[in-house]
Amino acid sequence: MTTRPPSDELHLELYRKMQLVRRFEEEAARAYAQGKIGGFLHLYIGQEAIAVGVSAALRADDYAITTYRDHGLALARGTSLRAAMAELHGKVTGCSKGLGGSMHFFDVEHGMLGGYGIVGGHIPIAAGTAFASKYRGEDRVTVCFMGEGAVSIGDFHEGLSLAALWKLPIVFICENNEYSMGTPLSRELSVEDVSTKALAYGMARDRFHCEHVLEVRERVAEAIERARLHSEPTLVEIRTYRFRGHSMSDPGKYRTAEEVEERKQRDPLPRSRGELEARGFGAALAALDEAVEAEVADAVRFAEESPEPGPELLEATTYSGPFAR
Ligand SMILES: Cc1ncc(C[n+]2csc(CCOP(=O)(O)OP(=O)(O)O)c2C)c(N)n1
Repeated sequence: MTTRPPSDELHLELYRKMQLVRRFEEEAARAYAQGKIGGFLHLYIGQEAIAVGVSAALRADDYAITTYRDHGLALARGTSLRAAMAELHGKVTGCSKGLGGSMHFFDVEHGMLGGYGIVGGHIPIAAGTAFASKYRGEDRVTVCFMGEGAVSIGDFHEGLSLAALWKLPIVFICENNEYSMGTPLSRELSVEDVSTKALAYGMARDRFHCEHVLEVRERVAEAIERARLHSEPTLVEIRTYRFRGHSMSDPGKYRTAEEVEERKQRDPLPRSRGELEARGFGAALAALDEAVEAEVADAVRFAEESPEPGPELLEATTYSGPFAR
């Protein structure tokens, strides 16, 4: 058996992760439509290359924080499919004990410090975790994801202002998917280049289109290195597109089917698959896809069979300190 070049090994692994996220979410959408998942469900389909590419540039002990569109990041960082699917189903075996649901994945073991429902609200929290790393003399980096809808919010400016002032080891990633719910970028921001917001804070910035998972990894690695080696923050704007509605309840009337179709032609997931196929990995890809299907099916089964949380979790998850049991 010939050994594969490391770059092909990496590409195959990142393809596997993107496929895992996509198939996980497609099954989640199906379960949601069947009424098995309650609350909100915001799908990340189309944006997978960002969470997967960024996670590939992180160290296992780094921190990552994101919005309610959080399934992709959790899975990319290593949260098990079982724990993620069980969380969506509101089961006690979920990564947030079934109490958070889709918008509030949390997995300390894998450095996933949460999905947050309040737009921009997590940005100062991310600055806080970066401050903690610096204060403790650790060389951990925090990566904070947000949508472009967050950049007009006060929390965004407070977080960036402090990160720049205190030279915190953090990378802010703005996943600019061109719409905040149904509002297009042009009706929301006075500038088209979101990364320019970094200039006001004297912060480094980068900006590119998400076209290839390996490029995401490479570009963001530069910002991560700046944070780790020099304790300096960066704002990275990554242009992307979500193929599904804002959430499952969005009929998506604010954009045309042609626009969505056109953007699907630039989907990084089939692009990676096509490239790997052309390099002769057809059989390896088929085996990976099969393993992904099995893992997703196992996660669904596990979630459906798991118990719901009981009242014993009420105090333990509400109080801390002397009141906690
Ligand atoms: C402070 C606040 N205002 C409004 C909302 C309602 N809301 C939820 S998602 C969203 C749009 C955010 O868009 P964006 O930041 O671009 O992220 P995307 O959903 O595109 O990933 C809004 C306005 C909220 N959750 N929090």
